[in-house]
Amino acid sequence: MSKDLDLSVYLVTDTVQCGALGVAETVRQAVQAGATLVQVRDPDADDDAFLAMARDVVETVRGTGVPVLLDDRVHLVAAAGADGAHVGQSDMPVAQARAILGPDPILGLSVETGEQLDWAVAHLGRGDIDYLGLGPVRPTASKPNHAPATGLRYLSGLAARSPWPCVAIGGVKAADTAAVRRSGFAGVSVISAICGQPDVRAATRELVNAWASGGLPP
Ligand code: TZP
Repeated sequence: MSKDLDLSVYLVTDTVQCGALGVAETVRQAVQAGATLVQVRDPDADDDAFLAMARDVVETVRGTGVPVLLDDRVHLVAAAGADGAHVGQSDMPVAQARAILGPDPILGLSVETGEQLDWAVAHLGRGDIDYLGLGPVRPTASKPNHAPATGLRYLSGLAARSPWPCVAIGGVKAADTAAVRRSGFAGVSVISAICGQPDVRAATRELVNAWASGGLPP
């Protein structure tokens, strides 16, 4: 089932990088500037703090049509009023996450290698997940202990074989956006290109504009 997702400028939040501006205000400004999807992510927060932050974000984007996903915490999606979740390879298995969520909420999966993609293609139904996050493109300080970075060329090969739309994640900057789009991705997924930027709206707009003109010669 297609959920008509716009994955083009996909913001993942980071509580530390959002700094004094805060997560909800960062999201508000980014969504105003054209971010199309938001994932609330904070592996260090306890469930109570995470839920409060997620509710805040959901409230902030209400009425914009921009979906809010929770990183990993599938069990909090309903309580937060969120639109779905994103799971990694070492998080809850997709089948279990989909069983908890039901058919309608959005569910994304991180894939880092061709083997992981092969497994997903062989074992998951088309509607079990809605998109893949492929990465890391580059090493990034935003996720300590991330899988080895494999670069855009390798990851675009995975995107070409994926039955699901794919976003590129990991060290992606506005200057990469056109190349990411030309490589067959449905979007860029970023933390530090938006969170903690001196002007969150301007940083987001740069990504939005780069995506809009991406794929075409300047
Ligand atoms: N998953 C793979 S890399 C990454 C996540 C959550 C961090 C992306 O952050 P940044 O700052 O855009 O490199």
